[in-house]
Amino acid sequence: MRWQGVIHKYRHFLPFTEDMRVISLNEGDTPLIPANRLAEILAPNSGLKLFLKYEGLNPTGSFKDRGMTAAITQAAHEGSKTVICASTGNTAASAAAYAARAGLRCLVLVPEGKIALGKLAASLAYGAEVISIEGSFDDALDMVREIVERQPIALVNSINPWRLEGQKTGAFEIVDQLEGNAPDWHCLPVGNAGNITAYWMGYKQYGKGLPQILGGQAAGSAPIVLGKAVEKPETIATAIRIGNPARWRQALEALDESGGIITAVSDEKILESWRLLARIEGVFVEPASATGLAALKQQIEQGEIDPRGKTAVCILTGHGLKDPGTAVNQASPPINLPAEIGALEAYLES
Ligand code: AN7
Repeated sequence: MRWQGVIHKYRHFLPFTEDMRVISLNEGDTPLIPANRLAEILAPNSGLKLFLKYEGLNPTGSFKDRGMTAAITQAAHEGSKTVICASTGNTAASAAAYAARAGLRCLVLVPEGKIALGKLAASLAYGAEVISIEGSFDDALDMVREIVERQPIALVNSINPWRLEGQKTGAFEIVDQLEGNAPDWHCLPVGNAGNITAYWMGYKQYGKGLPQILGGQAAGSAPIVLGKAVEKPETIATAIRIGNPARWRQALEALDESGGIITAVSDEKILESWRLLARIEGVFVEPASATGLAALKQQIEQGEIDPRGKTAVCILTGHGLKDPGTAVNQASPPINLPAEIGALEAYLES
């Protein structure tokens, strides 16, 4: 069988040696889906070419698997027996899966009551020790940073440079899928700012053109937009409910170097784009994942971006099934009918 997964696929661009045991779930190779109907809604008759990078199709349902294969491969190589992370949920599920595969103990610290059901379910199923912290993601991140100073445990948050090494393969893949060209705009949600940092690294390293980076933060959790940490971040997009991003400085560098911007979008606008993705293109994501599209739509509407003839890629970071609660709450309930054909016909004609 041909080896798969992002480490094997892009080994020449990664600092892994041939002799290392690679911990992989065949992550990566996610589809780049053309979104022509959505492009017409965002910018009618403009020739905008819009693509959706569906990272929710990774093995644990989020983009985190690209970086996690690298972080866990390295941790196992160094002889770590235990890994730890703070997480709004997706990092937790990914760490739990790759740790299970490597035979490592895995602890995940999550903010109490603010982790979507699919992420909790997966983390528990993979056998991680899930620790619910009476505080925010930022509090949990402070705790894990400190515990690894005291205990022989590997930290697998995106502070870990190996996470970025694996994550940057997303940029290689997009360029390959666009037949050797970077897009004009690269749009994505920004939380702890690991993904934006890694993509920018990847585009620079690949050397086949550079996009402008367009990040979106939820308005209630927008420290980079505001230029100061947010004490009590809030948003329906719990994945990006982060008030003090670890990769803040690198995110600013990516914006500066690419001529890009991070903009704040309201929860209503995030949900609007989330709905458009599902109903116009048939692509179901978790709310946070629609933030890149929401940022693009807002910038076009405000006249900040001229979409004519441009190519834009939106990174859809997590699958819709990660957050079934929000999906059900945002929709009307199912229609109840008796098991009679007449009732169905009457409903159809109503
Ligand atoms: C679906 O899992 O931080 O800016 O602990 O789950 O690289 O943090 C998740 C982040 C976007 C933001 N979309 O990416 C975690 C966590 C989804 C996410 C982000 C996250 P970064």
